[in-house]
Amino acid sequence: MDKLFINNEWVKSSDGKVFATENPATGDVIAEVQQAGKVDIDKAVDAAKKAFKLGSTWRKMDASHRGHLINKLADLIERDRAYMASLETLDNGKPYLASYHGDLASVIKNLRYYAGWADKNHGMVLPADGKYFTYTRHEPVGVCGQIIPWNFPLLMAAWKLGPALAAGCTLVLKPAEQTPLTALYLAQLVKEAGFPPGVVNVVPGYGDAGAALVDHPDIDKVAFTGSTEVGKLIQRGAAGSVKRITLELGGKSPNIVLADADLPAAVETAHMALFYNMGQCCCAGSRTFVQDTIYDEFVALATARAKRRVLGDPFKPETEQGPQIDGEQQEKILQLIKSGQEQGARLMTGGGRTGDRGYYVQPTVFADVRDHMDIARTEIFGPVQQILKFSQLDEVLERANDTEYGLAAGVFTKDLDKANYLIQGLRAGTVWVNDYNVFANQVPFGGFKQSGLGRENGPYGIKNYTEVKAVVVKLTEKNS
Ligand code: TXE
Repeated sequence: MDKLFINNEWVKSSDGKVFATENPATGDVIAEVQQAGKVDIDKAVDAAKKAFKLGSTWRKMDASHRGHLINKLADLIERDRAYMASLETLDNGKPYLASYHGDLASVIKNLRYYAGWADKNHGMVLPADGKYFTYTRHEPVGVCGQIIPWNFPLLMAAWKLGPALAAGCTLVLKPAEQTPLTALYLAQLVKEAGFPPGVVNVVPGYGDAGAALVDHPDIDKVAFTGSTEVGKLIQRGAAGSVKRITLELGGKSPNIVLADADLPAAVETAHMALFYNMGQCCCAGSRTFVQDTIYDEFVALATARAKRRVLGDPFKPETEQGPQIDGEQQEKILQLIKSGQEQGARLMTGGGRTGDRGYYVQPTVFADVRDHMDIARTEIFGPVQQILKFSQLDEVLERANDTEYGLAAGVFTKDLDKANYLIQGLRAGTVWVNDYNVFANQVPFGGFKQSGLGRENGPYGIKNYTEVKAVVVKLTEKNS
């Protein structure tokens, strides 16, 4: 399980390279994992290409049986749920209870959702002009390269695998270098579930391995979740052979609290909107806009809540916040906190690292944040809440949209007209009203603007893995 998974076999990297993966709660090395380079990517893509060949076991398989295999995979994950949740916490640092009840629950449900789609992704018969029998076939897009990040390692793997397999694609998945372990465990279950060799290949490695996938001429589609910076590189790389791409990138999502909102609920939800998963969520509600008449009270309550946040060993049940993923992210967050102080935001609590080992950052709240400050513009990806003040609805809408991102937004109000006005005006892929971070496998997720391209989950998600073929067959007779 520390090797590359290619063609249902565990193999070493061609050049013998390995890399270490750490426990971010301690900084200790958990394991050394084989590191995929270009040659290994070529081998994995070759295996996926062979598995996709016309006449292969996978191509000839009934769609319902593909669904059965995906369900079997979900069953095996359910069987090993506690182990996989532990492995996720060990490698990523997220609290075990969140791994078990959040990530693992969503992984299982997501796979089951797309298992159901396998024999329902059908085309149409079209009443075309002329003597023709015309229909569409929904065919798999082909060999997919899937590159995922470290914030929800297993869940991002499931979001990529489920729709691809349901559509009948084959794939090469590259987990993030910080968190390869659960994807490798998943690979073991793929084999146990009975997927034919080459359908799923898992190749841990760094950005160069991801780039080799993007550049590979035999990859038909790239799915990526990660930084906007790398997303742009992928879009450029994929353009070389007009590969299909879906990108799920960064965010700086506004969370707007109106004066008539249920205040305690808004404070608690805005807290979770930002601090969940140590702030390492692409949709984190990282600009909390609060109406002026309740601003001071909101800031006081939000600060008190952040001060109560329990940091510690992610395996302890009372822990709400574990470490950040690595030293690099910890440093980025601390630098941004420093910039907030230098640029005149009011630090209400937190502001530094904590603990004598591991990559912990104190829950931090800034008040009096102005739109131009770096902490109001840059994706911090850490436990740092920015609270901004507004007075008018038009004003907050314009400021909320004044960002290169457009992933998500929140609105807290009891006034339906105001809610509808904001829902229509916000340039974001998701708008939550009186709640935040609500995910369902049936519901699409993705970004406007530089937050991405395309949507994952729901019926929209499987379209990314489907090519539509129009078939026009000449008839000798035509009757209605
Ligand atoms: O992301 P990268 P990093 C944001 C967040 C974070 C910042 C940097 O703000 O602080 O990005 O994180 C692979 N071609 N998000 O550096 O580099 C890489 O190996 C192909 C938001 O970790 O984008 C990993 O598998 N692939 C986000 C994946 O891309 C490349 C989640 C993500 O890493 C590559 C994570 C290349 N040239 C970070 N370079 C979200 N949207 O949820 C790297 N990779």
